[in-house]
Amino acid sequence: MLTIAKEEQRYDMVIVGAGVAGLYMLYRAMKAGLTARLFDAAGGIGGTWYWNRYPGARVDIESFEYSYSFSDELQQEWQWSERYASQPELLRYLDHVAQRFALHEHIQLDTRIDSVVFDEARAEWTVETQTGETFQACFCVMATGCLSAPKVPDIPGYGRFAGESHFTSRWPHEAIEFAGKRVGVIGTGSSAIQLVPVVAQSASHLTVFQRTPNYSIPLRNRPMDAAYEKHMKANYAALRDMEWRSFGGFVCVGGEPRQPLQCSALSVSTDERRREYEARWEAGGLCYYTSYSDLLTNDEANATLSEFVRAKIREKINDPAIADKLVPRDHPILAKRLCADSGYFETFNRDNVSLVDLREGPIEAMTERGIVVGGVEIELDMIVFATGFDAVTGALLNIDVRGRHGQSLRTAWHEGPQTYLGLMSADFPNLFNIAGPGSTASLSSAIPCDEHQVDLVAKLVERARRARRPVVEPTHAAQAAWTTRILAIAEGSLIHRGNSWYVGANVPGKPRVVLLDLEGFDSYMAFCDGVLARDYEGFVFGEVEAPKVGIEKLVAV
Ligand code: N01
Repeated sequence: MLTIAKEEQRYDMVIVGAGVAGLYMLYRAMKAGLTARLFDAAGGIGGTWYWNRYPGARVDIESFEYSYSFSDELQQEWQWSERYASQPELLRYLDHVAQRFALHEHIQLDTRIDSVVFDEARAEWTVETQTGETFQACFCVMATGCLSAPKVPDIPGYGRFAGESHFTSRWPHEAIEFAGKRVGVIGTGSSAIQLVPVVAQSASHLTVFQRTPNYSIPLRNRPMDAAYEKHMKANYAALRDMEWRSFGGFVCVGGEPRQPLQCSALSVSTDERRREYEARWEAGGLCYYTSYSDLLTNDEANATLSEFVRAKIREKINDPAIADKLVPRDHPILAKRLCADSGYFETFNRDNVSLVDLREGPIEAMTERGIVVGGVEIELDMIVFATGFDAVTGALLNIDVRGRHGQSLRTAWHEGPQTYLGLMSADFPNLFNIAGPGSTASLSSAIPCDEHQVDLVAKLVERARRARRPVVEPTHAAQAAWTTRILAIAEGSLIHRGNSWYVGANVPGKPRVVLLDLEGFDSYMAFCDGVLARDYEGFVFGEVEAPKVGIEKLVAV
């Protein structure tokens, strides 16, 4: 067996996760002249797009926006075939990026990282793989993804089913046949909403097990139009500029960039509001996020949109009794992640599709033959778990992360995550967490957020390397103030009203705390700019021992 000498296992930076963020981090590290190695447990690059390869999986932000902006050559040369790229096309795109920028040779796949431990004396991290191989690095970037650790279903008898079972979040590489099979899908989140219409086309019978109905907007995907592509590519700089000044990091409404509305839904007449909502319904996709400014903060404003969308959903369903079950009433729109669909509600008009409303009675058990609800066993050939993720913190905390004095990140975050800028934690020097808790990442369009945070890491690393010892970490005061700020912003939001992964409510035992910076991408970027302008306020570098003062004032809401 080949043994690699220790020296060869030492890098300036290790990166965990070969998704969108990890790949860009690797690119930046290479550009900065660092030695770097990127690890991923998967057999290929792509992160979320590698694992979530279920039929129907596609992005729900326009591909012109959901793509890297760091290279104009890249964004000009790549041709999207559809307005919203499918999962296979996104994987092809990411592979093209890795090839184009010669990233593959620095990537080690099929390698799960089990622990990352800080060595105080040497100021470096030791990264250990599941097979016991170790690597050392000064800087450690966790690009483990905010929706990558599948949630283990909390269902009695889970594991007993003798038929085929699959997770949308771990979909097999081989083709899965639904034809002639009785298929059950558990869950009605974004994944299920994309999968269900596809399964219904060929399954002999499809049963959807719904615990919470969801709001969903028609996606209105279509093949790429040459004139549209030309127009978008000619105006890319302006598009990116608008994205970076927007709440969600995306701005297209029906194919045209539009500044988010800056007024209350209640400040306009009923007719004007209705026209606006209708236009956005016709435009499709997630464009209500860039609609009126108070939809997430004001009950009455939110109710105008919730009611509008409920009525639209109802119109699509033939049977009023089924419509009653599918129309969401238990939470305001946007309090859970909005879904975008291609014929989801219409699927329930088919003869081979039934809906089981778990609010009338939960799943009592899984058996060898199927699923028991209300004392009745529903026999199935296949069960698909579209049951979601231990989001935002799950993938990171599955790794044993130990900072100064052997302190465990799991213990430090026992009652909820503590971060500065959603990027670093005190006592975990040189450890960066992309798209982590306390950032806007899981609320906003992923790629712009990832690019921005990675650029920030690159600046912090560059600054740290100029210090006496190449060390950077946030002060406890900065971290406490940022955490307080995040929670204070969340207080005024309706996000608390949805039992979703946004607040950790979907995982039993997880602390219920808002995991995101709800002020939005534009505010987050402006805040970070301020930190940099004030000489990295809130961070300490290797030559500085004492935390800087004044940070509490800086981050006060
Ligand atoms: O997961 P989810 P997801 N018994 O947590 C149900 C992104 N994404 O994979 O709501 C019965 O949203 C659960 O019910 P409830 C996007 O950010 C994007 O669908 O907890 N049901 C819920 O219905 C999204 O938000 C795209 O009551 C159980 C479902 O399972 C995020 O990923 C596509 C259950 C889980 O829904 C997660 O989406 C896909 C149980 N024991 C995903 N446990 C794009 O379009 C859970 N459920 C880009």
